[in-house]
Amino acid sequence: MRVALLNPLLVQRPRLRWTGEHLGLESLAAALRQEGHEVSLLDADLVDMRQSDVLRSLESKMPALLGISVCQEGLHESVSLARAAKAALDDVRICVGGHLPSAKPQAFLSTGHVDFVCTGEGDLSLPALASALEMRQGLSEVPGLVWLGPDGARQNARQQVVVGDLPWPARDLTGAAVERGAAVFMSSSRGCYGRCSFCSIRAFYGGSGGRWWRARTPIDTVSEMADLVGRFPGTPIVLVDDNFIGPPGIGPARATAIADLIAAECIKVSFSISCRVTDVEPGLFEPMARAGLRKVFLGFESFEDDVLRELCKGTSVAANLRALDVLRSTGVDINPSLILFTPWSTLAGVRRAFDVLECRTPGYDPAVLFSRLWPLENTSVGGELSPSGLAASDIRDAACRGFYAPMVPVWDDILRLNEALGRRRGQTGAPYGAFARELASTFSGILEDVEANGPRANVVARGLDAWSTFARKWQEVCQSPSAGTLPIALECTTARGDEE
Ligand code: B12
Ligand code: SF4
Repeated sequence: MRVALLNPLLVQRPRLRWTGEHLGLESLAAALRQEGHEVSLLDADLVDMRQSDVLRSLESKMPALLGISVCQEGLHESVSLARAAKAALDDVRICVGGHLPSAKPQAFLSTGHVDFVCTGEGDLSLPALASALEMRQGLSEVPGLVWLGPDGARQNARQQVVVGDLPWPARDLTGAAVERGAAVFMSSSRGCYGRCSFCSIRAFYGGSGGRWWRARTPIDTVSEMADLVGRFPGTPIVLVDDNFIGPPGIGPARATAIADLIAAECIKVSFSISCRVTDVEPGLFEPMARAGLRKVFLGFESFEDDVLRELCKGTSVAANLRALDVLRSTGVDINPSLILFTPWSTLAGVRRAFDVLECRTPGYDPAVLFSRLWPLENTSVGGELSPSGLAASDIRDAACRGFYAPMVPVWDDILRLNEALGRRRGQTGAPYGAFARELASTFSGILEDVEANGPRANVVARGLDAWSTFARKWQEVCQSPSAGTLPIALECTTARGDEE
């Protein structure tokens, strides 16, 4: 069958965009081709292609099945493209997939422009769907498929993908991504053994049953790395795995074997990974650094134990600091992930996080200065909100507007989130409202500037200043005569400038 796979253009914010090849579409293309289907890939986001050009390109390809990958920022464009493609292409069937459709399949079907939603990993489902449509067979054997049958919505059970059995991704998009300065993306495992309350990975990969973390063998992983180094020499590789290291025992053993193989094969590779702070051990990271590990994306999230507990992170401030030390001693750079603004954050905690960023993770991405808890579908934080009358999707729509500059348009949503979470936890009133409101007024100027001009080096300094100003203002509020009526669960620290 002739299949076109599309990644729509995301919300336009060119100065702030950081992207790369769409490995999901490349993986689907490889799986479809293995089953004999004819596949074309169109990454409108990568090549900055508007809807009219996308439609022209699709018309020239005449697909019988159009697969659209939908992510948060691409939601509206995806649905709009599905509608336009239905009108422009005769008899095309449209299937959407990815994290968001997997969490809310019915919402996509109810748009009237989407025929099928593929929930979970599409590597088995999409080829099965294409074959079933081509052979005019029933759809009950297509894993994870959701569609509207004559008697209403039908949903098939998912089937777990054995990642080691998958073909390597078709590298149709890698050249274009590398030309635009991106790294090469590669995946060596899927899922994570963590249980963080804000993360949807467990629901997404665990929805098919079986292991939470599934990995390719060291030999298969290193063979693909070597292939990529040969085809795109000098380009770093980003391992997009949610958790490259994996669970204690089998995970570190696999990572060590990968490092040893890279060294034994003398592969000149520079790569980055993501993992949990509790995975960072000197005995593991030293050989990995020698093998070419240059950067680790680490989910610190907070430098407050209470917040880490609320987020079910399964780590501690001590573990965060230890991971920092280990990575510094091995010379591996850190790309820190923080969730600075949560309903449980205190100014002291925010301040501590900033101190750590400044002193110990030079060159960090200014985006973390504006990070906040985001109630995704299919997470316990998101789930916690729904019964309180505030659906995660109410917030998500606004919250997905931006990567770097999300705060300006979403303050009201943050207030609602905090108030709803407070209520759910039995706190009366709006325990975090004043905190958030104060934060909003302090930050709005700087964030508008980021929105207008993009992040610059001095944004970091201004972010720090803004937090200091906020700390000072908040302290005044806390000390005011009416403070008894205010939520003073928050610690007040002296502002950075006060110390000098
Ligand atoms: C690389 C990456 C990015 C890149 C995207 C580059 C690109 N063009 O793909 C960049 C840096 C731009 C990015 C940005 C963001 N990302 Co991001 N990103 C990732 C990451 C690390 C890897 C993606 C990947 O390649 N996966 C491997 C491939 C094989 O899997 P896949 O893409 O999911 O595709 C499979 C399935 O989803 C499905 N599928 C996907 N599309 C389709 C389409 C059809 C038709 C079918 C049938 C199936 C199907 O089948 C594929 C094969 O199994 C993932 C984490 C992860 N490990 O997946 C996070 C992840 C996708 N990102 C996430 C988030 C939150 C973001 C941001 C919002 C971050 C932020 N705070 O601003 C932004 C904005 C995202 C957006 N555009 O809306 C979340 C999404 C959570 C959710 N529930 O939606 C993830 C899961 C990380 C996480 N742990 O929470 N991201
Ligand atoms: S460690 Fe990372 S990938 Fe794993 S559950 Fe927590 S946030 Fe998600």
